[in-house]
Amino acid sequence: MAITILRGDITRQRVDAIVNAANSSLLGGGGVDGAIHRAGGPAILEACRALRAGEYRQGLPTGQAVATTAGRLDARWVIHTVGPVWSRDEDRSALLASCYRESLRVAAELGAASVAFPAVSAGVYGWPAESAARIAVDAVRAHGTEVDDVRFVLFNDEVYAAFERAAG
Ligand code: AR6
Repeated sequence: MAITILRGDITRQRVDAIVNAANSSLLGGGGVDGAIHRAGGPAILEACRALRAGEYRQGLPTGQAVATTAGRLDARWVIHTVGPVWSRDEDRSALLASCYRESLRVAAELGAASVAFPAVSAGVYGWPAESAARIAVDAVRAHGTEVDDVRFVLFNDEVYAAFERAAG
């Protein structure tokens, strides 16, 4: 498995699966969630609504992951995960690591060879970049996976630099 750190817009990545930093409603929001729904179009929201009507009536719990179509994106799947809120969730580090592990587990189940991650929880959910990056890189390395190509695609300089340090 190769880990790559990139700066840019995750919706432009040509990978099998793009991970979304969603909220438990699965019904969209701002940040990378908003960008993915905008770029992928209404098919993603439709698939999320179906999940909420079925297996995830109470919403997707923090630390878990679930896949939908990627709609118009180049990717085949969007894997939605819910990060912990820095100022709120107990056991937050374990939950953040779980987001990465569970996303990789879902990706491997689907047969995805390449996966792009954003910095889950490092925006609206308030995680300091350094800590978010270290947990992300360590969780992916420790988990190991059948996914060959794991990319972290970071949207701003501070978070990008933190991931470079964590991976270096
Ligand atoms: N590509 C890559 N990274 C991005 C992009 C993009 N197009 N846009 C933003 N980021 P956030 P969270 C970065 O807030 O902290 C939503 O409303 C951003 O700069 O998207 O997990 C959800 O619906 C930051 O570094 O996710 C939830 O309610 C990182 O993605 C809530 O926000 C994560 O920031 C989740 O908060």
